[in-house]
Amino acid sequence: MAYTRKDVSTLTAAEKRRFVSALLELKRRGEYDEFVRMHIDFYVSDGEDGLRTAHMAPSFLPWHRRFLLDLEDALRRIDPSVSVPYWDWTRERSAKSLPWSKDLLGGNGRSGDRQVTEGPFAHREGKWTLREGVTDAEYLTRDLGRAKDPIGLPTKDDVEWAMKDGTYDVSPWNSTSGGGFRNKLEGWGSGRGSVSWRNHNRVHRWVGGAMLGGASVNDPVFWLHHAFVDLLWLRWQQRHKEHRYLPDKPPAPGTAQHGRVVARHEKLPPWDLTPDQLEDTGGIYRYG
Ligand code: CU1
Ligand code: CU1
Repeated sequence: MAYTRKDVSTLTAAEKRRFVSALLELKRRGEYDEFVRMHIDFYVSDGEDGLRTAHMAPSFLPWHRRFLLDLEDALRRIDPSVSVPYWDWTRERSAKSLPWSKDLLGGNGRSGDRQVTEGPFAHREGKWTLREGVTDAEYLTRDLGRAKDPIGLPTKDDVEWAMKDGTYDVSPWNSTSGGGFRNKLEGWGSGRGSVSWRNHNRVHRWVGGAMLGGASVNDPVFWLHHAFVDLLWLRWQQRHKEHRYLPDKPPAPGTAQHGRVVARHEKLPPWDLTPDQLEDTGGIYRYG
């Protein structure tokens, strides 16, 4: 039986408590930081050599789909009733709305050092010390909406702009791909400043603090954000039924993206799975 991932705004008090408890237990065991580490290790950008799997690549969506499932599996070993809720940032749009409540993820960082001081993930509670990808602060930081240089969350129109593109991805299959659903959703735009941060990327910017960069998994909102991104991919699949993951074949030897991206039937590291196998996960979970 498939389990359900719920809209965060519909969680009961008990569901919030159990989700938070499972995260804190995973952290206590040291397993949570392995997820942070893995995300850092797979943060390869266009400018670097080698295979890109998680970002700036067609496999951005299946990579995060499987990454979320790994986290969810770990949480469900602790508490089988738990699933990762999704944060629909086209609806819940303020620093006062969910998921930023004291009984869930806590709120904004305070001015000055941007430290999150309320809720279960506040450093003073003693259960959420950052250990991976930390430069100076070992406490969780946020700058919701970016106080000094305000930025808005993506809108329904921004999402629709990506959703209506029936092509999954286009060459050169990276952050400069001008069309294709994947990059319009991942959100590497052209130009400078905040206009260039779209959809998924823009949400990382809007949250700020720990959500910027490779160690963004340090903020548990990462999972709620990526559950919604995953739901958007599913909606896109349902809307464009005849359209599949691309590229369907590896870029030819001698071309710039040869060996840099994962084609539909190639293994997607670090898993023994292909994007093709990750296109349908409806037997594992549903969205409610
Ligand atoms: Cu990521
Ligand atoms: Cu992300």
